[in-house]
Amino acid sequence: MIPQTFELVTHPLCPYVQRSVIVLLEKNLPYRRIDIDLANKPDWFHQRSPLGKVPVLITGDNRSLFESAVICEYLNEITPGDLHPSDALERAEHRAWIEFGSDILKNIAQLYNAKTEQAFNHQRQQLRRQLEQLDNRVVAAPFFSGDIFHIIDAVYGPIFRYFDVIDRVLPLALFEGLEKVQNWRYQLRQRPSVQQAVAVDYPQRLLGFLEDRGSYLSERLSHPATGAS
Ligand SMILES: N[C@@H](CCC(=O)N[C@@H](CS)C(=O)NCC(=O)O)C(=O)O
Repeated sequence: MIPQTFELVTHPLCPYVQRSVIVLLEKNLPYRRIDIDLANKPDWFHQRSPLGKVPVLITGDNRSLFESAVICEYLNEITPGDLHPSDALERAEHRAWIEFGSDILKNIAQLYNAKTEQAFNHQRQQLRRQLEQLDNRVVAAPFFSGDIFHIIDAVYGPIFRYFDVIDRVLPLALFEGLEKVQNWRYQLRQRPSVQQAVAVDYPQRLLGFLEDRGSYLSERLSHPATGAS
C-alpha cells in the first residue's frame, strides 16, 4: 500500500460516516476529518460526491470515493488483516446483513421524523421486528460472528449508539428480551474504535438534532415525563 493520509468528508452525527471512521481506526490508517454542513453543502463537495452525501473518502492522490460500504471494503482491501470472513458464503452473508443495517438506519430516520404517535409506534414496531430478526442471527460472542471484529460490527455500533442516547431520556424498550443483541450492543459500546468514531459532545448534539425535528419524538424528548407512547 502507498503510504498516505486519507481525508474523510464527514458530518458529526452521520452513522454512515461512523462506519468508515471505525474501519479507518481498526486499520490504524491516518486520516483527517472534514466536517461539512449538510444544510449548506460547499460547492467543492458536489464535485466529490455524486449523490451529495457523506462520507466521501479522498485518497492521497486526490481521488474520491463515495458510499460508506464501498469505502469500508476499499480500506479493508488495501491493508493487512481482513475485516470480512474468509469463507465466501459467510462474507456474502455479512454483506447482506450490512444492507439490513442500512435498512434499520432508514427506519430509525422514519422513527425520529414521524409526526404522529401512530406513525411513531408503527416505526417502533418495525424496528423491534428487525432487532428480533437480528437476534435470531447474531452470535454475539462477543461480535456478530464470534470473537473477531468485522466490518459488520462497524456498521451496527453506530446503529446501537442512537438508542444509547435516546434511551437515557426516553426508554424505548426496543431491546427487551433480546439477549444476544443486547450483549452485542454492550460489546460494541466498549470497543475503542466505536467509541472514538464520534466526538465527546455527540450525545448532546444528537439530542439537539432530534429535538429540532418537529416530530412526535422531538416532543417526547423535550417532555419525557408527559404523554403516552
Ligand atoms: N448510502 C449512503 C448513505 C449516506 C447518507 O445518507 N448520508 C447522509 C448523512 S447521514 C447525507 O449525507 N445526507 C445528505 C443529503 O442527503 O442531502 C452511504 O452508505 O454512504
